[in-house]
Amino acid sequence: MPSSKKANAAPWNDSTLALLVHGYAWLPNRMRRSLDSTVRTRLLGRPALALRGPDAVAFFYDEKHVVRTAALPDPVLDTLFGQGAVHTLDGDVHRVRKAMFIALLKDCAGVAALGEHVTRRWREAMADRQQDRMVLFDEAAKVLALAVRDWAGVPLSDAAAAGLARDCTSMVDGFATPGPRHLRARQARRRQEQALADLITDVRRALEADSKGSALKTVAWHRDLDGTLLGPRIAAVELLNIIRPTVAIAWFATFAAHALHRWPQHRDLLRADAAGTYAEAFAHEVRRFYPFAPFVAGLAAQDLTWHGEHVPKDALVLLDLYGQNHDPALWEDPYRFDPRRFASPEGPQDPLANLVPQGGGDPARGHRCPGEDITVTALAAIATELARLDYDVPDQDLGIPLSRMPTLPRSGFEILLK
Ligand code: HEM
Ligand code: MYR
Repeated sequence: MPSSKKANAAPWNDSTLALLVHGYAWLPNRMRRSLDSTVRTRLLGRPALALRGPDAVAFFYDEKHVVRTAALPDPVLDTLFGQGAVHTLDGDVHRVRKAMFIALLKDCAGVAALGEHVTRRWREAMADRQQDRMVLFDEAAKVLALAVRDWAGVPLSDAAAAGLARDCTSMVDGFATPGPRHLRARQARRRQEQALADLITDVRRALEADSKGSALKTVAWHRDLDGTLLGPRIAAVELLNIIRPTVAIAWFATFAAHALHRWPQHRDLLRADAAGTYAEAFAHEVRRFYPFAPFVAGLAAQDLTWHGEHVPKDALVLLDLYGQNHDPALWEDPYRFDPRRFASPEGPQDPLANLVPQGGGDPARGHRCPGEDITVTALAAIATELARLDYDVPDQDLGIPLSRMPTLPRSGFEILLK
């Protein structure tokens, strides 16, 4: 038997392979064996610490503790987020770039407008359908791509928007896996970065420096901390960081259909919900309950102490989003799907404070997702439309494999419109 010290140093003790094989199940399985909601391991060749819980959120989102530059591996950047993306910046450079996203994505009128585009495009897609049988995931991705194209002011034909939808879902589908899915994701990113960089160049040629009116113009004329415009490629990366995640709401839309199928009582509650408050609570519960973003990652900015334990500078620090959203210490009966948890968010224990499907902390100051309002609005709109739609769910494989990352009901959720 090797000593435990030796075993810890052994390269096969690195958990990267276990993560690739077990997907969403890897970290919860390790957490279950932990006495202090902390997992110590090695990942991507570095010492790694995975944390969860309110203290962990505060610790992780303090830039004195965790930084992002050099934290994300190239396979993730070359597919999901893009080289040079806001996700990879720290300090004032991050704050100035992030302010652009906050101005665009936290504006109430803008969020409501995107929600209206989604509802309109959804109704058109259902009315103009070529066939009664459809894969809901593919349909939702197309609807979301058309909606965000209109909203962002990106001049693309409907056919090109359908291609954009396919490329965006490929970028998300392939970021965490080797093989053909990963290659498709790389090709999709290269294609869309090139097309959008050309578009940014055209916008700059054709227009006065008018940054108002659309996401496309805002990104084209945004100035970084050093006062310079973004290079066309980086501008394309950031425009894609608005378009791609909006299309990715298709994952949650498909999970919403899954929830309505398994627990059909929510259909009537959504149909009766004129004010939209139940739809919003339903959207939050879909984001909490189903597996999408597993964790977020950064590097220890200096030698740190977490709960009395030494964490060396440059160690990988993970915040366990999926685990926190199912932590029995934070959620009563966490594996019960129950939107009523979010029905009265004002009380002393605001459940939204612990909900981290898109990161935690303050989106303006840290890396928390700036697109949560858009996600909740679009998801609530699609869930409401689904509850009103008359369809059958034919026999199919609705299993959601936790070993696949990102995962989805295996069939993509086929429906048959009546
Ligand atoms: C960041 C998830 C939708 C734009 C993030 C992060 C996660 C996430 C986990 C990283 C947080 C961190 O590093 O601490 C999701 C999920 C979505 C979604 C699951 C559902 C589909 C959106 C939407 C937009 C958006 C709709 C924009 C329209 C961004 C941007 C960042 C980000 C720009 C980078 C923030 C930064 O690094 O400061 N998102 N997101 N996301 N998200 Fe989202
Ligand atoms: C989007 O397209 O931006 C929305 C979907 C985001 C999924 C987020 C996954 C987080 C991945 C972190 C990987 C860290 C690897 C060390």
